[in-house]
Amino acid sequence: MSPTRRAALAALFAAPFAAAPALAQTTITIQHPLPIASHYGAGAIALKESFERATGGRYRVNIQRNDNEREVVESVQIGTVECYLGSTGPVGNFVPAVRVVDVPFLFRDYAHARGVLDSEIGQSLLQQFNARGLVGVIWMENGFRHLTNSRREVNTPGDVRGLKVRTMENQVHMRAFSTLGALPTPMAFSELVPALQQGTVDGQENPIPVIVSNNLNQVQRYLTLTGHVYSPGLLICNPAMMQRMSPADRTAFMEAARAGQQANRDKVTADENSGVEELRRRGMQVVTQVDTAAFQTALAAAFAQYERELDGALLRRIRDWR
Ligand code: EAX
Repeated sequence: MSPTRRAALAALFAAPFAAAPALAQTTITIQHPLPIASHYGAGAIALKESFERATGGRYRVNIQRNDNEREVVESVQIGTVECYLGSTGPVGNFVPAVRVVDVPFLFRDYAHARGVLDSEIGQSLLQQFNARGLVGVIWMENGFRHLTNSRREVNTPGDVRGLKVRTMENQVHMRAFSTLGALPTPMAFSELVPALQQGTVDGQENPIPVIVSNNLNQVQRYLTLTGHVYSPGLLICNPAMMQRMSPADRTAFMEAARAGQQANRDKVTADENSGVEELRRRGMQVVTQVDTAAFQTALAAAFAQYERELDGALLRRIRDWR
């Protein structure tokens, strides 16, 4: 096509469009720390599809990766990013009440964790975000965390002694690892792979879906299925953004968040079913038989401290939840 013809065609088509009123579209950016093929990516995509469909294109959801979770929560508080989808890792530093759900060996299994978080216990924890300039929208999931390292096979709590272990920026987790005699080193997820490569730390702990989606098998040889703590995920959004939505849009957003939660949990379940075999195939040495009671006994001093410093009555309610 000649340049003059192209210009004439462009003019022909531009005119009616330029005359039409611009469609007002609001963009909501959700930042999450993992690859798009992960359980967080699955949750974010399901939310996006549901909300964009329900609002007929008035809203666009922009999914971005940012593997510094603390930074994202800060951005949501300030309002430069609308929403956070990530773990509770650094969240207790913003909303201290959330620390109860970071306690090791608190949840027996996935059904227990999901049940408590969806119950009024989880709801009232989400309500506490309001006082901190955040909206706790819904619980998501990261998964039960397991220990990996590059030094030795870990079979007993004693094997953890002296290991330099990267933890999240989470006081509850750090307390547990120091009680086991490890040297907990808190850092953002963004710093984890370089720290493992350079030997700044010997090990780390994360759920199977995270280990698989980030190829941590490339930098870690030994995996022990300690399942030492359930790692909740959640969706946190900026309050002003939520207030600007019409009540109908907010209802649609909550429905989309529930669709996101379902997709996120389904992906965790799928990764749990295939992940350990996959990591073995990639060359990891996996210890599956773990004396959980021995780890719990070794953590006695930490548990005593949690009872004192966190909401002891709430910890008992969660433990006794059926
Ligand atoms: O939320 O930092 C972590 O180890 C988290 O488990 C990860 O970023 C997923």
